[in-house]
Amino acid sequence: VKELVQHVKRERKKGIYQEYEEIRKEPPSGTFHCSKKPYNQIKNRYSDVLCLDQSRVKLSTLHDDDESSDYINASFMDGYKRSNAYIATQGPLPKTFADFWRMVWEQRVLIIVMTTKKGALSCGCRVVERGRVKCGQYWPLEAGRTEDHGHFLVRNVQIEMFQDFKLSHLELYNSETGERRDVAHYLYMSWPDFGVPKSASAMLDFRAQVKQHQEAAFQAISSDWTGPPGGPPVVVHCSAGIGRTGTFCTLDICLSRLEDIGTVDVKQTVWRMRTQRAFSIQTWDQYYFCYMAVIEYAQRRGLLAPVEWSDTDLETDSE
Ligand code: PTR
Ligand code: PTR
Repeated sequence: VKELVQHVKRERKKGIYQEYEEIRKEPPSGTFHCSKKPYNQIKNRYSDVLCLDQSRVKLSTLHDDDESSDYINASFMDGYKRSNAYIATQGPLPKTFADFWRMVWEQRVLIIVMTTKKGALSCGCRVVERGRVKCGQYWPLEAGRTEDHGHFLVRNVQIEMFQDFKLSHLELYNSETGERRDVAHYLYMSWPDFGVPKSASAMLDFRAQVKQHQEAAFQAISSDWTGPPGGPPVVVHCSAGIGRTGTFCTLDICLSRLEDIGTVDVKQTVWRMRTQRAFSIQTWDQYYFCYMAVIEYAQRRGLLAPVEWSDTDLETDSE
């Protein structure tokens, strides 16, 4: 990690920005045929945020002759030493709510992480940011409520409020099989304003909570789990499923590696992530934030002596 600090000090914001530009210039590493099929286009929230064919999550087809029914705008992404640790997806659209819950069921998802912006208000039926609908209200907002999504009944059993996030304990009932499963829904409400490099601690605490919950929930089902080691993927989404989602997952991967072998490679992590979920990490602020959050984490864990930042270390050279 010491080298990471040196790297950030040497490059300054400008150099890190260029590093991100280099990554961004790279053309997508695959095709988007399925996302572009006319009958699938209506399932994409943004016409320019598509899924790579190689890593998209396929839903089981309900009818052999209906090839449109296996598509959802969602991509598998590897974690640290774990394949398919995450599913990165867009904020569900009303017409894809049932598909979303089908995916959660089929992939045996235990945890859903939703990242909204600070100040985003949830009003009744949609999550609104800056006056625009960014995500459908696909889960029951109030405890005790049950909603119907295709073959699934989704019930909000209980809500716990924390300072920066809200945890809803959901129960998913599959009306075709009569089975029930618990799914935790984490709504992160303090996505930092990236203008100034301030503390990332809320985000770091949130990540620790999610990680711990995933491990405990997996422990509970591990005896009948036949998938890859590490358990089912964590679903992560924001609005498009690339900016904030990519940032959260990049951080999670970098910190896991740091905990394991003491080194971090932000650039490589983002590079690799983009081969699975194209366009991951949308702004250079998000990219820079990953560096600063890793450094903050390392200091907290005593892996790094407190770093002194001078104004020039942190200044943004005017373009
Ligand atoms: N075309 C969209 C737009 O710029 O409005 C794409 C987009 C939207 C991309 C949101 C990223 C977005 O952010 P996030 O992935 O964090 O929801
Ligand atoms: N046209 C985009 C929109 O407002 O939807 C522009 C945009 C893209 C704005 C990404 C914000 C974005 O990311 P975030 O929501 O994380 O700030």
